Amino acid sequence: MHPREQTIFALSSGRPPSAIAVVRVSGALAGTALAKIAGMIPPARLAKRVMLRDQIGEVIDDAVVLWFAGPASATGEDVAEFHVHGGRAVLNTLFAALASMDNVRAAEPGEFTRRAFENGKIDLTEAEGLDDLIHADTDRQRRQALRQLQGLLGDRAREWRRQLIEASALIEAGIDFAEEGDVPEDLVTPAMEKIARLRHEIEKTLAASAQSERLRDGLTVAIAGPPNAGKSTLLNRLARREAAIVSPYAGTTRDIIEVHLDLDGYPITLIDTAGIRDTDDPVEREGVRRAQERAASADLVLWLADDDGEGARLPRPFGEGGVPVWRVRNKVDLSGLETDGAKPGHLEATCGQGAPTKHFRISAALGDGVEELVAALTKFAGEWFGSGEMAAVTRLRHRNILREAAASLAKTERLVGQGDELVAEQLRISVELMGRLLGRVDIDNILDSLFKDFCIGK
Ligand SMILES: Nc1nc2c(ncn2[C@@H]2O[C@H](COP(=O)(O)OP(=O)(O)OP(=O)(O)O)[C@@H](O)[C@H]2O)c(=O)[nH]1
Ligand SMILES: [Mg+2]
Repeated sequence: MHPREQTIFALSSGRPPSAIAVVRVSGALAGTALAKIAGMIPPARLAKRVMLRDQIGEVIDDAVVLWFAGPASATGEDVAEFHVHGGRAVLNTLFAALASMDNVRAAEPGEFTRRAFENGKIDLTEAEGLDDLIHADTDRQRRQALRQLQGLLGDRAREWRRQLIEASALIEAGIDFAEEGDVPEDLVTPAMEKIARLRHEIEKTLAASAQSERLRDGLTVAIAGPPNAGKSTLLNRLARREAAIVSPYAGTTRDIIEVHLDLDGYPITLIDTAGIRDTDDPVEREGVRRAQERAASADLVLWLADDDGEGARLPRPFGEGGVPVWRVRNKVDLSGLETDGAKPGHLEATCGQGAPTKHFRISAALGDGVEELVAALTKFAGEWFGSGEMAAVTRLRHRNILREAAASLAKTERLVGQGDELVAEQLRISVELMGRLLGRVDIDNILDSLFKDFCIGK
C-alpha cells in the first residue's frame, strides 16, 4: 500500500508526561484500530469511556475515545482519537498496539494537515495560518494567525480568482463573437473595469502586508555600546532572568545573546552584543565584528554608555541613517543626579539629522528609569508594527504571488487594443497566479517545505 494511503497515528498533544494525552489516528484503518483496541466504535462525535487493550489483551489504559467518520473529520478521512493518561509507558504501549497493525504507521510531521489539505478540508493559506498559529508566541501573533486560518486571505483570493475568471470569460466571448463574424458587443470595457478594480484591491492588500509580515517575524532591538557599559545587565533586567553573564571585566560578552520579549503582545527579539572597542584579542575582535553586524541589521539600537559621558560618542556605522539609535546613559546611581539636575528616565527627544534620537538615563543595575525605556519601546513597537489588524498577508510567498498578480494585471491593461488574444492569455496567467496562492497548481514543492515545519501529530 502506498504510504499516502496508509493509516497514520501520532501524539497530538504536548510532550509527555502530561495529565491527558491525545493520540489521533487517521485513515481507512482508523475504525479497525479503534474496534481492536477499544473493543467498539462509539457513535460519531460522542466521547466514550472504555478500557483499552493491546494485541494480547493486556490492559493499556482506562481512556476516552472519539470517532469521526470521514469525510466529516479534521483530515477528511476516518479519524479516531484516544484520550489516555499522558505517561510514557501508556503511550508507548498504545503506539506499539497501533503499529502492530498492517498498514498503520507513525505519522510524519505535518502529515495530518497535509491530508486535510489534500482532501480539500483547508486551503493552502489556511494550512499556513495553522502553522503560524502553532508557532505564535504572543497574543497579537496568535490573533493574526487565527485570522489567516479562518481563511480571510483565502476567501479574498478565491473571490479575486472568481472575478478574474469572469473577466476572462468576457474577453474570450468577445473573441468567439469576432470569429463567428457577429458584431462583437463591447465586452472588453466591463472586463477592463473589473481588472482595474481588482488590481487596485490587490495593491491595497499588498501595502498593508508589510506590517503583517513584521508581526509574524518580530522586531529586533540590539543593545550595543562600549565594554562594561552594562549592556548585559540591561538585557537581564528586561528579560527578567540572568540570560547573559555580567562581570566587572570589560569584554565579558563575546557571542550574541538573544532573548525574546512580549511587549504588550508585540514580539521583540532583544540582543546583547560584545562591547565595541579596538582590541588585540582575536576572539573579542570577532565578537566586536558580529556585534557591529547585528546592530546594523537590527530595527532599533539602544546605544548604552556610562552616564559620565565615557563612550557616549557613536562609532560608525551607527548614527549614519538607516537604523534608529536611542542613546541610553547607564549607571546614573554612580554619577549622582544632582550634577545636572536631570532625573533618570526619558529625556526629551532631539531631532538631529536622520531619524530622531531619544535619550534616556537609567540604572540597569537598580532599575531606575527602565520603566520609561520599556514604555518607549512598547510605543515604538506599536508604531513599527502598525495596526496590522485587517491584513493577513503574512508570508513572503503570498506577497510575491500578489505582486506578480498585480504586475500581470497591469500588463493586461496595457495590452488592450493590441489584440484580445493577448489580453486573454495574460488574464489566464493572472488566474493561475491566484490559484497558486490557494495551492491549486504546482503545489508539491510548497507543500513539502510547509508541512515539514509542522509538528508531528498536526
Ligand atoms: N552601579 C552600577 N553598576 C552597573 C550598572 N549596570 C551595570 N553595572 C555594572 O557594570 C559592570 C559591567 O556590566 P555588564 O552588564 O557586564 O556590562 P557589558 O556592557 O555587558 O560589558 P561587556 O559584555 O564586557 O561589553 C558590572 O560589574 C555591572 O554590575 C548600573 O546601572 N549601576
Ligand atoms: Mg556584556
